[in-house]
Amino acid sequence: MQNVVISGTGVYTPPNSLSNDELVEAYNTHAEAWNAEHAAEISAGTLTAKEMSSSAFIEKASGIKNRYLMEAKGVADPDRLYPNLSDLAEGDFFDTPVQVKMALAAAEEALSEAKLSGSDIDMVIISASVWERFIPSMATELQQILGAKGFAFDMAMGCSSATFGMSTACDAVQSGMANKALVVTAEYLSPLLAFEDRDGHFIFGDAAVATVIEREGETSSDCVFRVNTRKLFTEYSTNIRAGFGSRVLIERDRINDPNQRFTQSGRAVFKELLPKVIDHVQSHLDDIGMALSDFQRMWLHQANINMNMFAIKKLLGREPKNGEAPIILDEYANTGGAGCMIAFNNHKHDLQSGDHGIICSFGASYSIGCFTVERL
Ligand code: CO8
Repeated sequence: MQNVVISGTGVYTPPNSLSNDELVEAYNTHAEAWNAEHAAEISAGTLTAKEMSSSAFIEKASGIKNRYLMEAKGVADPDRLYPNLSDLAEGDFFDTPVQVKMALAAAEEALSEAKLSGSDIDMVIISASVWERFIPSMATELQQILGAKGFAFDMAMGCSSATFGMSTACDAVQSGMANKALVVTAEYLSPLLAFEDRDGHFIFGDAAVATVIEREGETSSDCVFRVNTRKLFTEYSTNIRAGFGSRVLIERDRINDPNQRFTQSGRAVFKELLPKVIDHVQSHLDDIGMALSDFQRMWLHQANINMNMFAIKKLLGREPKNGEAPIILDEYANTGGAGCMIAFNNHKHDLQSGDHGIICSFGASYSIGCFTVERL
């Protein structure tokens, strides 16, 4: 079968960073005001007081120090605690969505690295966790803006959106259905987050990452990684949820129900998913007759530093060496499906020809997407 390669990647980082201290200050001011407003119900036992958040907890429990948001002023405002979309979007509903603008910025970087223009692309996928709009498809709008040919479509697979999208693109390029594919994971998560929920207000950030997939030998890029093998896994779980969708429009009284936004049982995810990730990576390596010691780098999903360290140590049987499994979640927080590919984009250039790496996403649904790649 024809070999396929990653010939370009690009990241769009939103312009507004928000530190843990800024986020916690906004949440705690909100929580104190909420507790004062509901003091009677709290002392009567009909309501539970909101507990305070802390930067020290967030950093220890998750490794997150900062996040980038498309709009941060509204989130940092204790009287609001959600983004001000009006600062970002133009008036008409059919003006280009924020998510497409994020996707475009990442795509331009990836195309530039691949030394391609939009019209060279004949397959565009936007693969993401959440959507600003369902119809017309975001990917067809990006296709039009780029002047790309062929076809485009949206797909969704939570934390594995990038790897599942890239795998779909690899199949299309390998089969000849497409020649040059662009996969963008534009994670505009902040509008769907419950920033008034202490257990989850710190977890996510916004960002986009784009990847160009071509056939080996047909590229002009100076930084090419062959996709050697791929292995995907899913198993239904409700431990990570974001219920918002058309059903909420029918059951209108549930529109402000926090369960329609992102909620998770973080501990359960930690305990249930990690053994599956370790088994999945190990069985992938067994399938292809390689050992982890054959790989110079692992670009893992970026949800929680303790989770990543546990997985790496278990797989390696030792502490990771500096640079073996780069972390970007300290700066970006959890960027859903984009995390592992942001890590790849930011930490791929120092690898030498012949070096091997593993890209592995894991999270919502549950889903796991594992690629082995080799720098050419
Ligand atoms: N400040 C202070 N204390 C806190 C806070 C806070 N902000 N939050 C919780 N606490 C308290 C808890 O109440 C608890 O108190 P007590 O012991 O008295 O009950 C204590 O701290 C410990 O709480 P936990 O046991 O929950 O803390 P953990 O050590 O487990 O850390 C984490 C919590 C960070 C959530 C951790 O469990 C985690 O990260 N788990 C992994 C989760 C994961 O991987 N999820 C996948 C994410 S989903 C994804 O990546 C993409 C989905 C895209 C969808 C996006 C939709 C918008």
